Amino acid sequence: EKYNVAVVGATGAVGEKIVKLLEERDFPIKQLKLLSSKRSAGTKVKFNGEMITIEEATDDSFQDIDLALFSAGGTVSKRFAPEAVRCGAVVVDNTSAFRMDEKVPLVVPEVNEDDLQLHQGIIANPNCSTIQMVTALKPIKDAFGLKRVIVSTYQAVSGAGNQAVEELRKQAKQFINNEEITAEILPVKGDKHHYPIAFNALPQIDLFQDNGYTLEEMKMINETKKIMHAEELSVAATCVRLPFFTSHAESVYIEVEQDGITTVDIWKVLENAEGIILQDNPSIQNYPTPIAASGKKEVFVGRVRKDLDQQNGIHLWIVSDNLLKGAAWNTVQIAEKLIEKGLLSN
Ligand code: 11C
Repeated sequence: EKYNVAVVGATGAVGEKIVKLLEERDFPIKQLKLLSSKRSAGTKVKFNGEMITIEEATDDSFQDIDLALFSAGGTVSKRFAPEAVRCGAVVVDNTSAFRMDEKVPLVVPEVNEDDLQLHQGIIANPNCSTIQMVTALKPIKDAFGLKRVIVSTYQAVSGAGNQAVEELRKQAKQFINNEEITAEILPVKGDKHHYPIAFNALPQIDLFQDNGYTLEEMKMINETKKIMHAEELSVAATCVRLPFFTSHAESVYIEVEQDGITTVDIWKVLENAEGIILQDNPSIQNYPTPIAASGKKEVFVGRVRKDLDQQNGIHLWIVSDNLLKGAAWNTVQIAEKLIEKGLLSN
């Protein structure tokens, strides 16, 4: 069986990767429609040897579409995803527009693929920094229980989109040429102040909330509880942007429920977990890094250590490509699962 598929936001950092993955995975496509805002309409994209012209998304775009993959920002999703569902499509949405909606499953296949059964037209793809963390924590929670998570992130500029990537390139050149560094995008496009990202670290990802946390931090907290079905789990996050292009890294401290867990116990669980690659051998300096993880679909885990004071405390270092497992790959994985489970009709 083959499906009519639409990709909304096909020229964005994530949309481009979705189109590439659909080709690479030989996804069963009858017809691929590429949609965007008016600004990018008319651009041509190569898919399976054919040039496809990107069209402007309108209410009529979703007639005959079976599966619509959205990654053009929350406003576009809110505007067009319900329309796509009305036309009979199943939507997988990469934005935060519907993630915390009770009627919308928020899915990482390795963690909660069964939630797909509950969908009512829209399925949400979680935030990139959340996805890689829950993928690594799920098998540990299943094996030993999980009480508390404290995460500090080291996030790549591509998480903030192609304009942020260009800004880092521009500032790096300005620095090397001894020119004044100009900042217009980061930490958040549209916020009051902008600071250089090149050779810097910015402890702000997305807008500040009334409680002093940023929206990115609150996404990690709320989405983790929803995906893991663990309202009682304590989660705290500090999210930081650093000057590299791809893959987010995270230093994660956890407290498990079971007593006496060793590093080897955690290794065994992670070695056998779906979607995880354990890279943890200090004697040969083996640990994950953003450059090595980029372009890969898996979540990489290393630096597993027991806390020296807290009985049930464990430290982990988790790295994954934010545009792949953090976004495009998780989306395509969800689409493949929908087919596998008979949840997509044409
Ligand atoms: C970042 N995590 O790195 C963000 C990007 O809610 O899907 C993803 C935003 C989202 O800036």
